Amino acid sequence: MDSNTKPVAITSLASVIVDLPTIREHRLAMTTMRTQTLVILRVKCADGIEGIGEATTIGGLAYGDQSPESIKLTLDQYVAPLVVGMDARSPNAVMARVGKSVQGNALAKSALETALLDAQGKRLGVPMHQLLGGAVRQSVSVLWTLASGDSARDIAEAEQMLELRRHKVFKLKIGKRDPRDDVAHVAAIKAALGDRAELTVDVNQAWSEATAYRFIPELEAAGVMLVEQPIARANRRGLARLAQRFDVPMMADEAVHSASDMFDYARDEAADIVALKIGKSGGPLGVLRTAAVADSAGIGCYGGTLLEGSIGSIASAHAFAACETLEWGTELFGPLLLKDDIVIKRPDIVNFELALPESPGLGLDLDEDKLSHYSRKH
Ligand code: MUC
Ligand code: MG
Repeated sequence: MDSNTKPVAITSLASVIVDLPTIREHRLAMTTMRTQTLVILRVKCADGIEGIGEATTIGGLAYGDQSPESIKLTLDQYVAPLVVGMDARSPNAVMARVGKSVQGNALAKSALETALLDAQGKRLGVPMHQLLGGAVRQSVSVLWTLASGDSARDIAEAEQMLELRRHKVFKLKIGKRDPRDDVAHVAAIKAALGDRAELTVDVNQAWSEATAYRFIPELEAAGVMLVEQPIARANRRGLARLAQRFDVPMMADEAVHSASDMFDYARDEAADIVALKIGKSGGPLGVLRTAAVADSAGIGCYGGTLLEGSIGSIASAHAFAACETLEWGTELFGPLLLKDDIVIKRPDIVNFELALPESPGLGLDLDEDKLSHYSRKH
């Protein structure tokens, strides 16, 4: 047996919580971020290879039901004992065992699946996307979120991004203020940028269905490209009604996590587009399963983010590059929202596109000094 046919035991899992400051306040309907917290997972294997993964959410427990602290506890206390000793070369078998004994906790699972794919890519000398069936595209477009809450400041920020040729699609986070102020903010930004940029809005579930009926026509009139998760994730029939009533496409985000959520949404014709996220779907392989259901139902795919740092964002880029269709682009800008990074070199965005790393695994190396500097010590 050569080295690729012998089992390679997983020898240890180690997770750390990393707090990184953001470059500016990032205002969403449910929280205002000044730092972002990442959980970084290191998986060591008997052949000396280490894989890295990341689990990241937004605003502690403000966005979802897993906090950084609970993700770390899940990995340390429940996942590690299940997987140490298993063959690292089969992420599917490892994830199946974890799936049987750990319910939910998709973010922790995503970190593990990412780390196993990173390790296996390094082992075989191939980039992660090759383990996912190969890239359909060599780069992905990257949207930028304008979330200072101030129209003039957001316009200046968008102008700067256009000038740098970094982003030409912008997402506005709305839903925190009076909807009248929000739609005025959106219209002012669209009027200033005109046809030089596309605009999307993310309400992050903040509106009632009645408020959505009242204000979506104004968003349409302002010329937004799509409306993301305007109403509560539990109101699937409500999103279906909005999708039927308005021409502007409705994108499901918080409402669709797994392939089975996607199936339910497709059956009920409840969305035009889905925001795919590796964290929601339990990893890069999981997100491809969700994408396959969306594709089968003719629902458009969009590469979303939970504002991950470089490890989570590049893992997402490998997966999104392998999606059969990705009509609505991606928003993998998380690392650019952070003042510093814990990897040595992250890929640049050139001409509005992020090129896929071609080196083995994720194609990223940890910066040990920065990792230790920003790691939570207690
Ligand atoms: C979300 O709900 O889409 C994506 C961009 C951003 O600013 O927040 C995230 C979360
Ligand atoms: Mg969203």
